[in-house]
Amino acid sequence: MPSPEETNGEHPSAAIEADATGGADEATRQPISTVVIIIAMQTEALPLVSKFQLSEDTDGILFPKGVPWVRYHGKYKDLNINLVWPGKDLLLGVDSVGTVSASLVTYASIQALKPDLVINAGTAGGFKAKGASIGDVYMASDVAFHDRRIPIPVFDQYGIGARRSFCTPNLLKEVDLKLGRLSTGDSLDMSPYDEGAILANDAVIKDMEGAAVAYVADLLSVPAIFIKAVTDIIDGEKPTAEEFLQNLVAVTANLDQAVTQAIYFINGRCLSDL
Ligand code: FMC
Repeated sequence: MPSPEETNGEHPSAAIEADATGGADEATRQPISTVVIIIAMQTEALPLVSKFQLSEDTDGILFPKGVPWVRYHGKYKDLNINLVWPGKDLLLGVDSVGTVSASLVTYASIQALKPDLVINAGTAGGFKAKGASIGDVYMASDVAFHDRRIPIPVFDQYGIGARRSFCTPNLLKEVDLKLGRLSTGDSLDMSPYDEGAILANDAVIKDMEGAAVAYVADLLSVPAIFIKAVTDIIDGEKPTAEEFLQNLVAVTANLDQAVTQAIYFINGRCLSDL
């Protein structure tokens, strides 16, 4: 894998494509026209919907008939903003969190909307031993899975599915985000096996969607970034679920502020300016 210097900060696959065609490199110098923001929970999504006065699709043509996925869209100056939320589970009525729904909506949104950039925004647990506190907002430098154990050579690496996120040093500075590695799994809690894998991933934060969004975005050669606000301290005293629910609304305000500032910064800029 080339180093960030060799790829000029782009994800390696984007750099490979640019070398082969010359076209992708040119695209990084055009102003970004369309972003897709993938958000798992309604509580996280709605403040941004009202902030940017986004309207909900009602024609039902973007996604397959019957799915609960919701797309909101609108403009901030020259930037087309799409916010996609996988909606409420059709059987149970709760937010469709986790990697399966995140992968599906990321795939469908990229296919339908051809964004220049994907932003996965949401909440996460944080490790205080690595410097995380409740309310901190992180930009993930790298993402990987911690619950896909396949102890066979090379399949083990496939299971971990490590991806580097699109490198945005200027955005990071402008929005004043912390930078750290993100580990993704399909559980809110953490088994002892997960804990070992999260440590091996050298993660500061833990969520349930990031690495899945990264996999799909990489597959379709779309740069992706990850903005995550810390709702709970994983290596703290309080039970995760309790702490998560207690802090969700307050921490979401920090998340939405960070995403708003990111949108302001992205408008009018090229990928290579980020
Ligand atoms: N572990 C895993 N996920 C989360 C977390 C934690 N300690 N805190 N917050 C989250 C995020 C997940 O990405 C889900 O979208 C949601 O919040 C919890 O169901």
